Amino acid sequence: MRWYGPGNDVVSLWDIRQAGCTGVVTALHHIPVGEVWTVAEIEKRKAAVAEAGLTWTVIESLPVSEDIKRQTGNYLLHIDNYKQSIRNIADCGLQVITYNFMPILDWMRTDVSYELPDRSRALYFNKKAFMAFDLFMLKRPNAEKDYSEAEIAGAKAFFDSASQEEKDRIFHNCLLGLPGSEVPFTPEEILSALDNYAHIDAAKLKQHLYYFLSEVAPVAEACGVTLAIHPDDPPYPLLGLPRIVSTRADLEALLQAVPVKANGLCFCTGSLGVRADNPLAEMIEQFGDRIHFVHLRTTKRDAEGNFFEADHLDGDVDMYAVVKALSGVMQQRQINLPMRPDHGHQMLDDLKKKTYPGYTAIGRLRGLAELRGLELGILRSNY
Ligand code: CS2
Ligand code: MN
Repeated sequence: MRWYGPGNDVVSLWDIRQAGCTGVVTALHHIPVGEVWTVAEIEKRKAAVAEAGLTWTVIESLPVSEDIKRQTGNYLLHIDNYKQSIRNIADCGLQVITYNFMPILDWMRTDVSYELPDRSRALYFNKKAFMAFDLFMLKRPNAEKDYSEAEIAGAKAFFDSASQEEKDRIFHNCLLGLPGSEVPFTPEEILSALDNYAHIDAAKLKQHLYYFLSEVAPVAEACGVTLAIHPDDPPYPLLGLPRIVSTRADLEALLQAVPVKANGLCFCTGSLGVRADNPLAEMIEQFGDRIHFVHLRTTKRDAEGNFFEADHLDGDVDMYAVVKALSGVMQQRQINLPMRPDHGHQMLDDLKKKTYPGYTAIGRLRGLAELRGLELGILRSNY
């Protein structure tokens, strides 16, 4: 499971251990993006994890600065720092570095407390609510150019009928900061950050990603650690920002751009699975050698493009086919891929607690337990 670090997470390492985990994925959230992760800081976190009898081999995430994504300001320095962090991480014996290349925002949801029929709560993306945020709350310049007339009318009707409380909640959720941060963006911050991307389209952002990879992947390769890029969530453009890690073709291209093993994937079925045109099991077979980390999660989408995070075995992702394909890859490569249940529902006692959206103890424990059972069943019946 993911752990946000000492003092930051109501879920303790011992909770995580009791859930059946052998390791955690964590990050040094206190180090500003762009700076070097020193050996001393990495060792400190490693020791904290080891004290609970757990291991730390996967970092999630070593964030990539906005300067690197835009190739502005200090990007060359930040790339040098990233390389130094990679070397330090390798020196400390860690193995996988997760990162993403989504401009400004990480994941986006309109509701982080969406009630399901069993009264547990999930993360939800409502397209109309998001368009209403974009068009009528954030009032992004030229936003209307990104939507059809029918979409704008739908969003307007949604906005007009929503209560003030509902609008406030959507506004707050859409401005939520990065995972591991409780500080939401201000609308001014988002608007000015968006302005900085005005001249960066998908082709340009891809160039920037491939340049970054051509610099850092050989360093990772040389010191024996792997890089695992997390796909876009949701896997399509938002707020006029390009998204370039969403489809099978995107993944193919970025792996081919720098063809070393260290340039690999965090295969997140929750993010990729929002698109019906991503054949997940086939993609696992295709990219098998370059998958270094796995997030197992699923969503349920409707015809309008809304989706909520479903129970791990009960969404649009064919989890049986996914785990079967992954077990084939592991068998072939003779390794165990690190895997975590990505998010879980807020349920039972956790309904009374305040956790990072998606990162409750009990919901993730349920997901993990189901996934481990599925994996064991597949392994035992296959081999
Ligand atoms: C995670 C991502 O919470 C989540 O949805 O899967 O935020 C992930 O940690 C980052 O995108 C990886 O850089
Ligand atoms: Mn994920």
